[in-house]
Formats: sequence, structure tokens, C-alpha cells
Amino acid sequence: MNEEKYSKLIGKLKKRLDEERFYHTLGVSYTSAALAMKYGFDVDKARLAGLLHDCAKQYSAKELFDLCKKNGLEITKIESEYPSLLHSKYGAFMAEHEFGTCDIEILNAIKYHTTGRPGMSLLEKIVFVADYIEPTRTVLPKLSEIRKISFEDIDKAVIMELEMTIEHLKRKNPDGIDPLSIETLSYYKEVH
Ligand code: DGI
Ligand code: FE
Ligand code: FE
Repeated sequence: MNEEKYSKLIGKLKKRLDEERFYHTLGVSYTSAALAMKYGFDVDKARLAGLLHDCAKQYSAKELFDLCKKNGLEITKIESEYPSLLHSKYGAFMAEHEFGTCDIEILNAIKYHTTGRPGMSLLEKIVFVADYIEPTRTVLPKLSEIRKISFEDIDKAVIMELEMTIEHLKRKNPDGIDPLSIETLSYYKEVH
């Protein structure tokens, strides 16, 4: 991807996303690039995946539900109860059909960026972690610790991020936890 294509995509996203989400998106793009440097992954691919990860975030829960239905995307039980979860799945669909990305690794990194999944690829882990640690995030639990660990042991960062997110959801709404997040946490605790 040359700089012209990267700027074009940035321009497109700036029009769709609110200001806070737009700056978060840039943060995830740069942070994904930095993690790719650290772990020896394709930097350009990482910055593209990071840039597009929340491209469907402007839609409401209802819109996401309807758009997924209309386009034949499978909706799990928890996603039908909490359709905002669908911004990842529909984001992957949009990345392919509206932003012209056909790289399956990038599409999966977008698709699983909220819950993670067992056996994530390096790019999936990069985007998952970058989403939590990017510079415009300020108030997440254990943020500075997870930022440091992300550049030392990415699997450990995945575990900590999931623990923080699941703990938060347990307090707020235990029935709303996506079983895939729980499965991902058990998987990484086992392999780590
Ligand atoms: O889209 P972002 O805000 O950058 O981050 P994200 O894709 O991780 O989404 C975070 C939101 O999703 C946050 O409001 C919490 C929610 N979330 C994350 N995991 C789960 C979840 N919501 C439900 N219901 N269940 C989950 O397991
Ligand atoms: Fe997201
Ligand atoms: Fe995000």
C-alpha cells in the first residue's frame, strides 16, 4: 500500500467516524505497525488492519443487526442479544466490500478484534492488543502495565487484556459476556 492509498483510506474513514473514533483508529494503525516491527510482521499489512478494524463502528446496534442479516452474515446468540458486538464481523465485511481488502489475514484480524479467538494469527493478536493500548486510550485497567508487556510477550498481553475486559463485563453485565472471549482466555492461559 503506498502513501496515497493510505491517505485515501484515512480520508474515507474521517468522513464516516466521529472524531474520537477517528483518532482511536489512527492510534490502532500506528500501534499495530509498531507491534509488527517488534514481532517481525509485515508493517504495512499491520497498519492497514489497524486502520480498518473499527470501520463499521459508526452504525447503531440495530443497523449492524439489519446489515448483517441483509448480507447473510451468521449472527450468534450473544451477538443477537448485544448487536454492537457485530461491528467487528460487519467491519470485516465492509473492509472487503467497501474498502477493497481481500487479504484473509487482515479480514480475520478485523473480524476477531473484539473477542479474540483461540489460536489467533500474529496479526490478529497485534490488532487485538493495539486496540487496547493505543495512545488515545487513557482510562483502561492496567493500561501502562499492559502497554509494556505488549512489547515483551504478546500472548501475556492478550491474556491480561481479556482478563480486564471480562472482569469489567462481569461487574457490569455478566450475561453479556461473549463465550468466545472466555474460550480465548482459557486457550491462552493453557498455551502460555
Ligand atoms: O470498538 P472499540 O471500542 O475500540 O473496542 P472493542 O472492539 O473491544 O469493543 C469494546 C466494546 O465491546 C466495549 O463496549 C465492551 C464491548 N465488549 C467487549 N467484549 C464483549 C463486549 N460486549 C459484550 N456484550 N460482550 C463481550 O464479550
Ligand atoms: Fe472495535
Ligand atoms: Fe477499536
